[in-house]
Amino acid sequence: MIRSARAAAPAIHASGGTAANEGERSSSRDVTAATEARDESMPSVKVQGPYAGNLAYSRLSARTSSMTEGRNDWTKEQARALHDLPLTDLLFRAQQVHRATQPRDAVQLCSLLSIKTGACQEDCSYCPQSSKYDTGVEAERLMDVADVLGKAREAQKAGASRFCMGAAWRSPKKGSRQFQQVLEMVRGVRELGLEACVTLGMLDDEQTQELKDAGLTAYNHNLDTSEEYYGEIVTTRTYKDRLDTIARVAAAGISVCAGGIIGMGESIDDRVGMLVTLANLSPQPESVPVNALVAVPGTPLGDQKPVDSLELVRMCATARIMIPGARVRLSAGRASLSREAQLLCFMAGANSVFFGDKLLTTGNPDHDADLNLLRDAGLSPLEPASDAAE
Ligand code: SAM
Ligand code: DTB
Ligand code: SF4
Repeated sequence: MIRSARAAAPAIHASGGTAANEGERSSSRDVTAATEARDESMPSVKVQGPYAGNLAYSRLSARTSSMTEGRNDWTKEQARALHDLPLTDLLFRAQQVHRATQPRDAVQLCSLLSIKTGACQEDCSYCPQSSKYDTGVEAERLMDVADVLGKAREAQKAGASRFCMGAAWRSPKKGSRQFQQVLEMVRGVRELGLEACVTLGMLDDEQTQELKDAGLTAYNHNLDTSEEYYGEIVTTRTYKDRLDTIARVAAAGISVCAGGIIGMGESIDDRVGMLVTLANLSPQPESVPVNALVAVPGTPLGDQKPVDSLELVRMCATARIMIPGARVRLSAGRASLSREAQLLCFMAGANSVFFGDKLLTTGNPDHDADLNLLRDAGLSPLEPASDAAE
């Protein structure tokens, strides 16, 4: 794992002051002051919690970070005003929040593995794994536990701190052997000392509790877009179904990973509406994946034109400000971003990526490309949460 060559120069607080040493913490009042919008016409951004400034950054755990809760009363108008700021202003504000709430110069590396691929009954218009579309993705059965743990070991060796496993399911079958196998995978990944995340579709209470008991760190369940636009993208389930599973996961004490996709023909209001729904969840999500659509031929969205990278930068910055304690994950679509565009996203507050040359079925930058990017930018990988090996 790369170690950051931390500069000896004193760190600058978002409030403009300097910290004499790396262990110093600002009070929560300092953080609030530092991150309040300066412009009277803008919504204020209040960050609570003691996690300001200069901790031993790359070791700050996901759990401690999620204690930095943001506001739960965002309106669409406030969020839109923020999103539409001149980009330099938006970046400046996002940097202030980022420096006050997140480990500095650290990026979480999450490896992703499709443990069960294709033949999904759902009709998500973006997804190459839906059985409704002819995308050339070959259906594969659930992987063996030993093979999955082998991949997790490789990911850990390459520098990942979180291992995410995705299954092309509407929901896991109740009482199935497959679900028991997934629980074994979760236990195995945690025993390696990695954080474990799964995305398996909708869950019931019992399945959620079993995942919690297996030691699951986080559950990924994306809202994907606004409630208003959702019906244009998926018809086989409702927005409420998504929110219900997210609520179950949170109630069981599992960290929620929830975000969405841009570039599906949605309006800016839809993007902002999704962020408002995410920000107003209590607790706010622990991680927020921001995906750019990977337009896969054969899906209804196969002809969508790529989103401009600056739109991704805006989403990352707005998410950072509205959901200050979250890891904002620059997710799908990174393979078509320049290094410079990725760095702008990091400046905007993204501090997590999928690490490894494959997402679920599509491509992603390889390990060397990402490690070189981090090295050249002076960034270092975030270590797993301290309880990941317990
Ligand atoms: N079946 C589960 C579910 O839908 O929650 C888990 C797997 S699903 C592939 C996980 C997420 O991947 C989706 O919610 C969506 O946000 C993202 N995704 C899928 N296809 C994508 C694409 N072509 N481009 C960008 N993101 C995509
Ligand atoms: C998320 O938000 N993005 C990841 C992960 N969570 C599961 C998936 C991206 C999938 C991109 C299309 C594919 O590779 O099939
Ligand atoms: Fe199935 Fe998930 Fe793909 Fe939708 S996004 S088709 S639920 S794998």
